[in-house]
Amino acid sequence: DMEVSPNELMGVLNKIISKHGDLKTDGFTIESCRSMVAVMDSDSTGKLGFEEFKYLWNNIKRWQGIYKNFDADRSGVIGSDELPGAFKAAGFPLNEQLFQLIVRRYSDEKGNMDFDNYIGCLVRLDAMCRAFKTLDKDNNGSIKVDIQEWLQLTMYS
Ligand SMILES: [Ca+2]
Ligand SMILES: [Ca+2]
Ligand SMILES: [Ca+2]
Repeated sequence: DMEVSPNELMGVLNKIISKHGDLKTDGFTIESCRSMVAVMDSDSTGKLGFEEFKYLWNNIKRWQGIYKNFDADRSGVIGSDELPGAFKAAGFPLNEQLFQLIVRRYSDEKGNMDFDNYIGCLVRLDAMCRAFKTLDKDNNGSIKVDIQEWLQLTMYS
């Protein structure tokens, strides 16, 4: 079939990182791939169709380049001091409070984010920003959601 399941996505991503020794990672887990498929699955088929996969793929390639560029000390991971620059380059200039939250959730105890965590974080960040824009119909920067919409967004992600 032409649709990519979480298992297939995991296979593809782990194959790529095995070819890039300069990207430190403990590998993409099935749980992180299920989460990425869920947030990317705009037509709710449970898998990624061609357009959904292409969008994800182009982003991963771009974000991989940013990861390498902003790993200033060549440690193979994105430290908390390297993170704001990398996310800004990826199109997400967040405030200090949000960066602290992201480090707490996606980085290790030393504040380092490895490659699979970085991709998982950006996929989610990008998807949540797009979801917001879709719900912000009058484009005024704030949205109103009911419990049904809220749960659809948060439970399938
Ligand atoms: Ca990891
Ligand atoms: Ca789909
Ligand atoms: Ca680094």
